[in-house]
Amino acid sequence: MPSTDIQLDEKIKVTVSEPRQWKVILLNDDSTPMEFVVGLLIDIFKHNPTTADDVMLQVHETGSGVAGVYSFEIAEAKAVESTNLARTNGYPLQIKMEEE
Ligand code: TYC
Repeated sequence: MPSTDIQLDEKIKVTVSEPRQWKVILLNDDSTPMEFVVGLLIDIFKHNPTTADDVMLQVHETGSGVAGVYSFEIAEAKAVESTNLARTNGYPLQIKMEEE
């Protein structure tokens, strides 16, 4: 059985980058109740009551705050779910997404 030696002289360049991430940002308004925002941060963004309170107050006092950071699809789904819940309850809560 003849044997063949093959010489491989290849350079393989692998570039690994971090997965892209998006912030879901809550915006302040005058009429969405504080308790509703805290509940939404707990139910949809999985905050505990303390961090939910902190984020809600940050939004209330500065105008905006980050509810969470996710891949695009997850961030979009949470933003849509939050907006739908707010509209269903008659609140004008505004949400935006920003790449990190
Ligand atoms: N500013 C609202 C109020 O005083 C509370 C609020 C907090 C509204 C966060 C929106 O994303 C928001 N009832």
